[in-house]
Amino acid sequence: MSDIKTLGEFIIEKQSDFPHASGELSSLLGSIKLAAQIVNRELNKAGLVDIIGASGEENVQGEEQQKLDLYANEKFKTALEARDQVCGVASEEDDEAVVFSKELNRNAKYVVLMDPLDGSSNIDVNVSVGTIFSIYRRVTPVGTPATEEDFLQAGKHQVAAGYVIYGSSTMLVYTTGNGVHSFTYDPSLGVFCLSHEDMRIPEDGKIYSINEGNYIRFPLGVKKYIKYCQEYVPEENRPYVSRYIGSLVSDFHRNLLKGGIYLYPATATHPNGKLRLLYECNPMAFIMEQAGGVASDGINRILDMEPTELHQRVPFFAGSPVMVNHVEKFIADFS
Ligand code: AHM
Ligand code: MG
Repeated sequence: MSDIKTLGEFIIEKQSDFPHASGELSSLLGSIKLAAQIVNRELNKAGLVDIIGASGEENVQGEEQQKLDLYANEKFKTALEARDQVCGVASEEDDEAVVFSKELNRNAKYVVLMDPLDGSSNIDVNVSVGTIFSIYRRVTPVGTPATEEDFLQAGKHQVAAGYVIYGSSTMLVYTTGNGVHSFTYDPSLGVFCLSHEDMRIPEDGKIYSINEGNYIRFPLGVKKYIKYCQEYVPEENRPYVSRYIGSLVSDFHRNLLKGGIYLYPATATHPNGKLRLLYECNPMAFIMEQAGGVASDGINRILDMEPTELHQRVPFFAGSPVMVNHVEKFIADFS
């Protein structure tokens, strides 16, 4: 029992690792934790909603799933606004960034960008989904309303990022630039308990995760890399293992633990890739680099990219350094 360390205790313990620590970031992470607990509780009931829908009520199932997206969006925004540490939130679910108007919020120094429920098309089949978040210090003066400039920052300026995975167990994984730490939710106690401190991704791996249904329209370098993964070369541990859940947080989390690569290249339907730079790629890239991995758009480091619009999409390759460097070489050689 004495060995259990909660997320709250851990954040306080690590607060001094964070430059200019003042407790505000800890409080902000606390509000994310609280919203995650509320969303987790609701998600656990999603199956019950499906049963009601199937028993005769029209369209309830589809509407309920959409409601869960919006529900998560609202819960996270409310929690973030309530603790006064955030001056605005940009969400994958909202067209525009939401700028908080209360004076205490205007005086806050952080903005949050988030995908409140990533992979939500998986809820109705009981597959894991996640929340992804990214935290920046604002660039406009404290005391004024946040502007788009505060949200359109390169990923390398993130002060913290993380995700919550609502899976066979619920976990919160985060970094403040001093390693990656993960916490498993104990629903009986209602707390997140430290389960992996300073996570490191293996240098190399043998799992590749990609939606191969889009193969025909992948760039040539990506096609060649996929064929490389599939070749029979036992002394090099090939063929690799193909694993794709279709839920970024789950695919990413597995590869982080076991070693592997996640790929979402340009496709016919998504010429710039499907994933969003600000809500998905930047936070995942920050975590990946902090765990010793690499995240790239196939050519450039994700965290160096200068965003031009809130909902911008980019190709995304993230995982074990040997594997990501390898796919980048294929892309360079066959462009
Ligand atoms: P979403 O933000 O609309 O949920 O879309 C993002 C999801 C990711 O979780 C997942 O990796 C990807 O879309 C799967 O896309 P696809 O079904 O094209 O393979
Ligand atoms: Mg998403």
